[in-house]
Amino acid sequence: PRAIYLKDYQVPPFLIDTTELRFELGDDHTLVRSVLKMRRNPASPSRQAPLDLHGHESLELCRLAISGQVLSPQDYRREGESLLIRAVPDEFTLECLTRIRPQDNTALEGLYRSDGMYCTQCEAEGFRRITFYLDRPDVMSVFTTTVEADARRYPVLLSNGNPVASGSLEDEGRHWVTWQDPFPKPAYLFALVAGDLAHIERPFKTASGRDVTLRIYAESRDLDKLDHAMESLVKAMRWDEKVYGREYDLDIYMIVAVDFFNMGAMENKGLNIFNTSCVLASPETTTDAAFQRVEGVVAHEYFHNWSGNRVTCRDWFQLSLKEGFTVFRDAEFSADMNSRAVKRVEDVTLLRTAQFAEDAGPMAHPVRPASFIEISNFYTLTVYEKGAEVVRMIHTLLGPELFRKGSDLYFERHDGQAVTTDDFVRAMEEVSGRDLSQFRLWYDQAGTPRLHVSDDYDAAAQRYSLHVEQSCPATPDQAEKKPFHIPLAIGLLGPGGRDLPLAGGATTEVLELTETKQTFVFEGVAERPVPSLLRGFSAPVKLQYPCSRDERVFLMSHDSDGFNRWDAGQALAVDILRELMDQYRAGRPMQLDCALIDAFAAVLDDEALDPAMVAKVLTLPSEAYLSELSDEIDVEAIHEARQFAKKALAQALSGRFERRYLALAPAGVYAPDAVQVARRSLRNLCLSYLMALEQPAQLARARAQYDDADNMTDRQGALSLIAHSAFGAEADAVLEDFYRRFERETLVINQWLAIQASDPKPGALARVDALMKHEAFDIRNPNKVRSLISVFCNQNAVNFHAADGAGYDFLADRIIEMNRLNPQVASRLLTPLTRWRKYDAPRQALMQSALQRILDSGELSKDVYEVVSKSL
Ligand code: BAL
Ligand code: ZN
Repeated sequence: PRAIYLKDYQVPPFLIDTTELRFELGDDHTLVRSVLKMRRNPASPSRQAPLDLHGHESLELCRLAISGQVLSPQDYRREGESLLIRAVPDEFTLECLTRIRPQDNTALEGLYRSDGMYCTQCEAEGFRRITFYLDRPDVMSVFTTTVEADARRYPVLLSNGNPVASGSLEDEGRHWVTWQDPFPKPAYLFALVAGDLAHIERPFKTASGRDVTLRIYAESRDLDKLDHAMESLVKAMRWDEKVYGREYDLDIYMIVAVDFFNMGAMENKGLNIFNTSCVLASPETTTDAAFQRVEGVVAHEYFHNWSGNRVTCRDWFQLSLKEGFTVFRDAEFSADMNSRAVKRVEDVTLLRTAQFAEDAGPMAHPVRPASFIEISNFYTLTVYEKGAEVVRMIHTLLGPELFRKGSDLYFERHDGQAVTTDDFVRAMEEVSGRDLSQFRLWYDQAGTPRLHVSDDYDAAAQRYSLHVEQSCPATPDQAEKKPFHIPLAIGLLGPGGRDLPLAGGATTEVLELTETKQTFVFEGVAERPVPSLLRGFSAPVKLQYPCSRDERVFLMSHDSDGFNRWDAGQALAVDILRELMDQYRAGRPMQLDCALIDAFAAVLDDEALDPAMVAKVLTLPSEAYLSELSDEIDVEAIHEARQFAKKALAQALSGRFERRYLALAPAGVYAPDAVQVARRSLRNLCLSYLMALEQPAQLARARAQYDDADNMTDRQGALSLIAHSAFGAEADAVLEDFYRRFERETLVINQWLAIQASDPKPGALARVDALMKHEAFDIRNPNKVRSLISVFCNQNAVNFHAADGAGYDFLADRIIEMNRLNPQVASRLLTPLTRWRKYDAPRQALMQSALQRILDSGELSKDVYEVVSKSL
């Protein structure tokens, strides 16, 4: 496999003005007839170029004609993914008849049949598995699609746009529907669905008064789980009108839920296709976190209608143009709908745990990658989450008003175009008059910048100085880095904990770092302040400042920035957990610093704080985060120190945990609203501390919560605590009960698999192995692979990283198996093995040999090959 490079980009030699498709769906095969009106691109310098169409090797070409003239095999050549037609006129109609077998498509890219329904996934390069085409995002075409299928088994036939005609072929028991999408789009936004589906529907009037029908489709047994997605959609549409001035543009907006899906969801124009896990929700089957995920993903896909569809990407190197921006948009939406501080804590936790690890690993790449072998490998936390942070920094530097002006200009100027991240930044520069040329390095340089901050205070001059030094570690292909343009939001806390007034009387100031070393001076500071640095996590950096435990406690109780209050608590906990790890490694008895106990006690006693934030503050840094912070990951020490701290906190504060647990008992009917979600999150956290006491009375309490729960958050919370506890018989019993209750609810059973896969007790691998043979498991279903295999390998460090290497062997076997079935899923499974450099020498050797075994296992997909070869 060969890499392709951003620097080699050339405009397409041909354009496709209109695309007419007819799908004849059949049990044995599907026929795809395409009629493409094509012409040479006037913007292309190559006036004589042959026509080079994309077409996957699995396509069976039945007929090819140019402007009515049937071509014979001598007139074209197929090689790999290319169909080359030498002599074509400047303008012509290309007709193509292709045979495909969606029922055999286990890769779930292109058109596939699963669970008796047909659906598509074309981003990034799935359309070439449907028919021969210019499958690149800068080729935009107006699509008309007819879908024909058996009327009884596939009563619902959908595609992009608006339905314009339908009919039946009565003697054959078949019917057809024609859809027309007036907005030119690249092939990656094409979608088709055929199945026996039920739906809910709601009318929507846009701000300018247009009537739109909103429809969500699912299998009829899930019809009662669609209301939350519909409410979320309406909220998202209103929010985008208000905050970005963007309206919906077709007569109908459809979402379809499917159980076999590689991604979370897909923003196909007018016809979103969703993984069931991101759309179905009901109190009995769905946790609060999943309710919020549905709201966020529904919004994300809707927002793509502008940031992605109306204005799309020129090439796949620009993926973050739509993804980073859209993640920023959905994060702001969720912050407005729920708690802003909690949302920020969650996003930063993900970024610092998983994206920072990616940015420090062998697959590290810039937000705008310079090259790739397989683009599917670049749907990453870097492109999505770091990309969103980059957009957030522009928002911070410009302020909300100018940012809105910039987005208005961007949408207006580029509507109907395929553009680049540069075009986005240029619009922001033009409205603000700012020069963002140095800022653009965020798109080109990989790696997480480090900030080293020190300070001094001159009492006589009443002058306080902050010295900031930035650096960025080398990443693959980038040894040297230039200094970034970094917005560093700060506040200064006076002795009583109050914010000191800064420039213009504000209490938070955004310092702009542009050089390797800079000093910022604050005059008229009467006493030595405590700095609150990187407020709201104003830049995706690792900041080091020599802060004492006392100062962290001080910030935890006084910082006016909710995010930094939480972060001070995390930093304190990290510091203390590291001390415990040292004690564990030295074979000394572990002893928890009372500072953490006292700080937690104060937070638990403060009834004025939002319970959701209390729950976040009292959540110890995860094993994954502690691993990311380690130069060499000591799996056992991290696990033992964290378990010890949890139990010690539980013992010291059991009365408080119990009091708040009881006080937060559910009142009234379940709703996934911010107030109730906050209460449940703190209550379940209290229960987790109480369960750490390992007392039968607490077990009974957890079991009672499990039995009495009227919602999945409380039931699953109790279930996982019991299942992971040392009470073996009770754990088995509750898992058995849960399975029987929810046997028919696929998504719930996936959670049941995940809870068992993440059980840190010894023997987890054997249980995972056994579960792979369970009727609830199906290796062809990505959600099940993620729930069982991914969770075991990513969320059960002590078992996956067992010293004998059994976990690594298990994963290598699964990847070799999945490589044949579903390369995208296989490639994602590789992540934990790619991080081998962070472990001790014996584990490094075992992980490398597992990777080598995969590389030697035979024919690898591009997806798996790229990740394995770059990691070794
Ligand atoms: N475009 C792929 C799915 C998503 O990011 O919305
Ligand atoms: Zn997206």
